Amino acid sequence: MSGELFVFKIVVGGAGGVGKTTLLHRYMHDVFKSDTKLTVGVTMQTKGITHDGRKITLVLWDLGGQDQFRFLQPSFCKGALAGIVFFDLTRFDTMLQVKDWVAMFRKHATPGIPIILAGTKLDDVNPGKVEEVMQVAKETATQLGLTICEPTSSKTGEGVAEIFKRVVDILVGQSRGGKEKPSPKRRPGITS
Ligand SMILES: Nc1nc2c(ncn2[C@@H]2O[C@H](COP(=O)(O)OP(=O)(O)OP(=O)(O)O)[C@@H](O)[C@H]2O)c(=O)[nH]1
Ligand SMILES: [Mg+2]
Repeated sequence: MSGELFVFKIVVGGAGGVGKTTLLHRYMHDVFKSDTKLTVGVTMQTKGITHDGRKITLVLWDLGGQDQFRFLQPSFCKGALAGIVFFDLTRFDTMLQVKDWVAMFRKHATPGIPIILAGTKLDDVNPGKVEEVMQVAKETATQLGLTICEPTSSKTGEGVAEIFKRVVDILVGQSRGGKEKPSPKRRPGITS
């Protein structure tokens, strides 16, 4: 058991309305909040977790994705150790915005920052469409050097905790000095 305290700042982006705030609420409180309002500017919250006996504080910055808040976003990226970009499985146009979010994170956060890509609203998409959309997402991830995660639903909770497990896994791996690439099979337990 290490006595060291890790603090990981993580920025969460993606087009307006993809479900960032709802997903963070599901992760923090394990409930689906159906009446989320659009995020005005940015919000921040913290969550303490234990990972392999290490105490870790996640500092999660939820960036409002509406165009009118775009000018604010770069200022909140400074010092972030990882980014998560969401797209909405039901709205293909949100995938087209992924590239801009990644560019912004790479420019204004820590250089070489690991970035996770994941789809939202799995409960709301035609099951027949998922594979097709995920194929495009995988190509986008390969082109941009992102780590892709399984689709999520804040309504059912599916895939939500896995996103953060994956981010923490990568960051802990880096803090150990390892250059290891994250492996989908490495899923150390996390308790909150
Ligand atoms: N069915 C379904 N609806 C969802 C899900 N996640 C979010 N929503 C709905 O999508 C809408 C937008 O969700 P938000 O969490 O506010 O989206 P956001 O990405 O934070 O939006 P901005 O703050 O404007 O950037 C809300 O009406 C949510 O209830 C989901 O997993 N399933
Ligand atoms: Mg929001």
